[in-house]
Amino acid sequence: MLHRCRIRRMNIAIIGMQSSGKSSLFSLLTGIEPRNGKNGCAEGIARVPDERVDALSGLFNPRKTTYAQIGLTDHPGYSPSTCRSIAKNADALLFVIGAFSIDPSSPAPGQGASGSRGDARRTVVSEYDDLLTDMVLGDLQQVEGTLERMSRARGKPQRTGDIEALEAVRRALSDGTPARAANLDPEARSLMSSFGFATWKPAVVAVNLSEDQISSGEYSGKDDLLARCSDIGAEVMEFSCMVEKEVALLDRDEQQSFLSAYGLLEPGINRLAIAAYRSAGLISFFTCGEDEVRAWTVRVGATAREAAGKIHTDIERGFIRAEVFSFDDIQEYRSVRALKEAGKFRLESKDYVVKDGDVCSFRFNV
Ligand SMILES: Nc1nc2c(ncn2[C@@H]2O[C@H](COP(=O)(O)OP(=O)(O)O)[C@@H](O)[C@H]2O)c(=O)[nH]1
Ligand SMILES: [Mg+2]
Repeated sequence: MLHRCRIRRMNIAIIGMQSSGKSSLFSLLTGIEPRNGKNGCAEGIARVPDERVDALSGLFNPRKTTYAQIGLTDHPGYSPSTCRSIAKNADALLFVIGAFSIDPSSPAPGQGASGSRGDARRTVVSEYDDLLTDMVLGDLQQVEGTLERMSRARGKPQRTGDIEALEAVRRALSDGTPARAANLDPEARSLMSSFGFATWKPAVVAVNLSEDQISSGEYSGKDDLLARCSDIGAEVMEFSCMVEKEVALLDRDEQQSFLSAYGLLEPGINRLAIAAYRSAGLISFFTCGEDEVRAWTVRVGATAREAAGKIHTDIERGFIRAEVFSFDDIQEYRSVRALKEAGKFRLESKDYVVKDGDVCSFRFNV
């Protein structure tokens, strides 16, 4: 008998200026309207599209097909408390930049309608920098508080590694760069990852374009934004809420021709979900059977035993071995039997590091 257990879902925070398109994007990704819950945030679940799941489902013909999921939180505003909540709860950040409402030829809104803080020269880069600066300041406050507590606790044994790493983080933040950009060795990095700095989290910058901008692939400030994000290691994705809203209303065949009119291959929503998932350091492994073909989420570097624990803590506890083959091999050989004959079916022990696209089943004993 297996006991129930709950595994925390990976959570991605959507942040941005007012009217940049956060709630529209939230609805597109989750299929629900944002309903304000705790701290005025809306929470929902998005499916991570994965062609491999579709292909496995075609091969195994299961009764049920389940995609990987990510939790999304739509943060309506931005304040120091938002920053703390993001730091605590999010695994990755999705910055939404409202490029669609930035018109370089006319003075920027200021009249309040766009809520862009009335900056007379609002650009995509300034919009991103304003968001980042707030977060950097929030983290700076935290790191300074922590260092102060540590110095007050002088005399008690301290881990000097902690202090040095925190000082390096403070320097990075004082320079206006994310904590993640601090120059740290691997040991210090792993120490710092448990402090939960908001700017430690991986980030994807989603640029919300107008229909004209997405057609031409051009918008004001593009090169500057790409350079800025490349400097601090944030991935940039361009999409258009307007186009995506129209796409969502079409059936699959119509979607293709509609998208190609904009020079696009697939819905931007798919690319965004995948980018957020990947940037959070997540990979998928699959389980396949008559009942269900399912994608499961683990962090890069997870072992077979940890992966088993995603399915059930009892399987993790009673782990004996994993039977593993790769998605590419089953694509090639088309059946488990053919794949076994070709010697592509492996038995792995608990310390095996699971790879993206592995198909696993676990032998266990409780
Ligand atoms: N023209 C245009 N309007 C958009 C786009 N994305 C969002 N909007 C509009 O901007 C307003 C604010 O969008 P919303 O998603 O609520 O922004 P939020 O404040 O960031 O949550 C709504 O009226 C949207 O319809 C877009 O790509 N193009
Ligand atoms: Mg909103």
